[in-house]
Amino acid sequence: MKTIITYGTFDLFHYGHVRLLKRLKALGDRLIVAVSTDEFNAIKGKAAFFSHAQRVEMLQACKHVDLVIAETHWQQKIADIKRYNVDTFAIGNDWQGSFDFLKQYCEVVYLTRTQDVSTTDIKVDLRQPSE
Ligand code: C2G
Repeated sequence: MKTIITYGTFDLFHYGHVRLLKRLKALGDRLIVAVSTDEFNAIKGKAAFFSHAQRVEMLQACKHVDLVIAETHWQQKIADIKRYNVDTFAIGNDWQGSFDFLKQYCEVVYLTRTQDVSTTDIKVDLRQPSE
């Protein structure tokens, strides 16, 4: 069984996230998603609209996802790869090269982000005064 793992905040769950998860699942047999906790988001300089529990609930409902775990700190990836016997770490190419150090533990893949959608853009658009 080929296991894939990815990490992220996944706030305001949108089709860019879904397309990534679909492509990730197609790389193997089991997809694990580590969802950043609210506390870790603060370290990342992010403030999610939905709480960690709400974001976990949405990912657990996604048919492409087999297991959801918490991402609590930057340094957990190696331990996660060993604990879950991960074959491939994969993430969007906005992180291109950032996790190459994991290549000694598993395959590392960067997938092209879906264009024209982002949580940040959604927040900005929703703040615009309606006509
Ligand atoms: N993504 C995508 N296309 C978009 C938006 C996001 O493919 N239009 C991908 C990102 O590249 C990432 C995943 O969806 O792989 C989750 O995006 P974020 O929630 O923004 O993740 P991020 O905050 O970058 O957290 O340790 C790694 C970090 O936790 C990654």
